[in-house]
Amino acid sequence: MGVFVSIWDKLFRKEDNNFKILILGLDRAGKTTILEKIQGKMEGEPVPTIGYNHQKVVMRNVSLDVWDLSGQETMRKIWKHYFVDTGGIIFVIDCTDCSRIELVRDEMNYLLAEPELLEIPILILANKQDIPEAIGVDNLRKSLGIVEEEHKRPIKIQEASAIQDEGLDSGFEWLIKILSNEEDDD
Ligand code: G3D
Ligand code: MG
Repeated sequence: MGVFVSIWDKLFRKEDNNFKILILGLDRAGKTTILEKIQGKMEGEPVPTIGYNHQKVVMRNVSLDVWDLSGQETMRKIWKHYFVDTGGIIFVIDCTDCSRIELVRDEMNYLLAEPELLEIPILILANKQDIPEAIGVDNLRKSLGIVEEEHKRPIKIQEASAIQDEGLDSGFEWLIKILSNEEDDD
């Protein structure tokens, strides 16, 4: 653990209590809605993200430098340019968008295999659970082929409805706990 923590310090922590977080996922998954919800200033409808939104969010004394990157096909190719110094990833999935679930799995696997992101915690938000036809966490887990316990990195699939502000607090608390625990081990 000690070796891991010192690697963590060198690679991912820019300064004490400050972590860079990327919100990734396909377009229309709900990424910008989530960023706006956690900022607590949801006004009107989210506009499609051109490029990125970047905000600092402070939660439980931890400062998160959050980057909401566009999920459109052409923009997904530039995600890698933002990977450096990333402390955590929030991967958002529209659970009603079953026709693109294989594409979601491919993008997820790409992130999991990315050398620059090894060991980084990933919070998967299974979004749009307020819609009746949304697939639940168990089916999503099967579709993605992810077994959290078998991963070397911390990974959690959390049911969420960004629009109803459900599941976000639990998800972010998990992520902050993971980030803070590393700090506690200093
Ligand atoms: P993106 O940033 O990942 O591209 P957005 O996604 O945050 O722009 O959201 C895309 C659409 O999904 C928006 O709808 C938004 O209101 C909706 N949405 C986001 N989260 C949820 C959710 O939890 N439940 C439901 N029902 N809808 C959600 P519009 O139609 O305004 O473009
Ligand atoms: Mg967006």
